[in-house]
Amino acid sequence: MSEKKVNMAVAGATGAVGNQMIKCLEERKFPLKSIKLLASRRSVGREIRFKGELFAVEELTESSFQNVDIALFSAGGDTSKNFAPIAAKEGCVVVDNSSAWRMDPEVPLVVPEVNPHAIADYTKKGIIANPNCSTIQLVVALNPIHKKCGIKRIVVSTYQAVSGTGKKAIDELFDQTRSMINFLDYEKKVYPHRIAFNCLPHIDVFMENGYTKEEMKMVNETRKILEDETIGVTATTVRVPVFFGHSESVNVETIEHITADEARALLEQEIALKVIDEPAKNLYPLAIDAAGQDLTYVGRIREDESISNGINMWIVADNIRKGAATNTVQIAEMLLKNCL
Ligand code: NAP
Ligand code: 3JN
Repeated sequence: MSEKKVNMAVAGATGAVGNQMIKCLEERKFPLKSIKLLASRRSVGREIRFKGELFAVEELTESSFQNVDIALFSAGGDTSKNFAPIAAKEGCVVVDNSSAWRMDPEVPLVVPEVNPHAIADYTKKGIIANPNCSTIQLVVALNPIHKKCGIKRIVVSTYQAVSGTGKKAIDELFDQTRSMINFLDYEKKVYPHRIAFNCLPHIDVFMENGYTKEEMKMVNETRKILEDETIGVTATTVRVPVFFGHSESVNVETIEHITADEARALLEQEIALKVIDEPAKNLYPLAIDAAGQDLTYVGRIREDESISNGINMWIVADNIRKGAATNTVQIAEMLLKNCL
């Protein structure tokens, strides 16, 4: 039987996430008949290398999706809102990285290791949503515990890399750091405060309830993916001067008791996870080790001694890979294998 191959489009191909999607398609040998690299008018004239060949970047327009089977979107929420339905009308299935469609009840929100069955609902709108990066690594690590013991409440604080804000923020951290160590004035273009040698408890915009939109994404998306609206989730999201890799301090209250040793053994069985938890040897997950990898790393697993059923842990993953590009490509692989 011949292998199924698809005509693919990548919208946002010149961005931090789009760039990694292209790498990921290449690395994972995604079976392609053709690939179209789309971005804004500003990028027309640029070329991007894919499998050793240079491809011209095309402007994303209403006619970009004719004869395209799958489109991976990472060009911002407004672009997804406008163009995903146009693509879907052409019969193209959209895997969207923005928050535009995540909470739409007719759009599945998928992490392949956690809720692969949800993908079947893609037929309702022709759109599948990729969750927020901070949510993805959280649910990959917590799903085994939820299945075994039931999770009652999650308290999470994040330490998020600047690459989550895109290519301009990567440049801002680099430029500010260079200015600071040379005793020069620095510029602020992306964040409201200096990010070099600083932490900002502010990701995305503030909402009326005092939380940021990033924090509320974590709350709502976690419940949707774990398919349990009864789980209490509260989040504080913080931007830190790290280029790649989000870290999370997580406190979980379970319904049934689980010891730290049992939790560690349970997580060690998961192929998408790597447990690094040898504090006596100073071994625990680090953003610098997770960068460039597709696994989710878990460590510092210990019992919360302040309650009867609680576990604390430290979860790290590459926000641009598992948090965005890799998860999107994994969804496209599942779609191709099981649905198209
Ligand atoms: P980025 O580095 O700033 O890149 C933005 C990309 O979108 C560029 O390719 C840009 O093209 C393109 N674009 C912007 N406006 C466009 C328009 N009107 N028409 C066509 N293309 C347009 O940002 P990024 O970090 O890659 O993030 C892109 C999006 O991915 C975010 O806005 C977000 O929705 C999503 N994202 C999701 C996660 C997640 O947690 N899953 C993480 C990060 C980002 P030009 O180069 O031509 O301007
Ligand atoms: O800041 C981070 O670390 C993750 C950022 C994700 C992001 C950035 C801009 C727009 C998103 C997202 O995926 O939630 C969006 C969006 O709302 O689409």
